[in-house]
Amino acid sequence: MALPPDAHPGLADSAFLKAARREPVPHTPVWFMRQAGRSLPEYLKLREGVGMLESCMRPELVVEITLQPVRRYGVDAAIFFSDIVLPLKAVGVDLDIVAGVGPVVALPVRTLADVEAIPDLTPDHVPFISEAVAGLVAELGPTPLIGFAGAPFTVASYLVEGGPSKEHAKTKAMMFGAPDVWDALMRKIAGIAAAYLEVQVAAGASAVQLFDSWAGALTPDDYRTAVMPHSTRVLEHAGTLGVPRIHFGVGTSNLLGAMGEAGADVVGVDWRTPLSTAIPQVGERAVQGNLDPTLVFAPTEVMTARAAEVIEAGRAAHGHVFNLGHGVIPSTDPDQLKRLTEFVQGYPLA
Ligand code: 1CP
Repeated sequence: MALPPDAHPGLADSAFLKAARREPVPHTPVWFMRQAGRSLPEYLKLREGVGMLESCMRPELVVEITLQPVRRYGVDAAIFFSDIVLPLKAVGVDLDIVAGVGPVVALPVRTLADVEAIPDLTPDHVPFISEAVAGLVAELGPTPLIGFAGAPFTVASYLVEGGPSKEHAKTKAMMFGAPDVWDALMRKIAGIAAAYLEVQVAAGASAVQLFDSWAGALTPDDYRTAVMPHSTRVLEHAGTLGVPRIHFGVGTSNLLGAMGEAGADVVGVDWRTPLSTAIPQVGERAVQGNLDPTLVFAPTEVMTARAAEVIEAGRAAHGHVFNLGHGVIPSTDPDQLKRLTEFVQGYPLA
């Protein structure tokens, strides 16, 4: 897996990239999904009066917000501050991220004509992303930057439902009942995700994560037939860019094998599935995860005892990136995440 020739000399040897390549590590690497954002007072201060999508389009804010948790916790990787719907906004889809709700799409996608009206993404749509990534990589030095995109199913869910949903009923109704529209929509989103990841890697991101957060709503058969081929296209394209690919979803205990086969180097596991159960399913791949995000609300010694169990279980993968089993909960005390980071990084190697 190649890094750009001008990359920081320490980057290739970072614990995170070594774990993703399943090479021996100096310590178990750790970062947290949603490590930037509402759990940090310095984030809330910066965001005062600035809309979520606006903040994602202002490189100086993206750089600062992405760096905040790296400075505070000393985590082993940064994740680019953005959102899975940002590339849709960039190509012209009428949507907003509403505080306390999430992404809201003005005109939900229902027909083939709706799909065809969505433009493909080119680098010209997202110059602010390239600028922010390049600025970040310069600041981060040896700390890897993880770029990301939403996977076709999860992004389709917002486009078809028009906003957050629990059952994804309209989305699955399209999948079951209008396979031609579904296929066109999934191809469209896969193309956008692949192009968006390419922009981030071209500007210096040294790994990518494909978030299929809501894939757990699917049976294994439906996942393999109607979703996996499209995620595979995105991950295969990312593979040609020479960076490790992480693939994550929630409630995916019976999809982990397929999510690995789709083209992941690292399979992200949510907290419901013990790593000891997940690792045999993902085969010769690294794993990422998976402390229950609510454990930060327990006494520190309870949290760290559970973290130790996660690390011990992760050894069988010969490539483990420690993380929470889903995003940081906004009311999390940052000091607990600092203690957790130090505990994981200081935990003895086998
Ligand atoms: O650490 C970081 O920098 C986090 C950056 C980040 C990421 C990786 C944000 C900022 N969003 C995401 C990805 C994302 N967005 C996912 C996949 C990850 C996951 O499963 O958590 C999903 C499903 C979304 C969609 C989304 N955007 C939601 C969930 C809605 C639902 O369906 O339940 C929400 C609440 C948002 C808004 C959002 N995105 C990010 C932030 C900080 C926020 C909150 C808005 C704000 O601060 O005003």
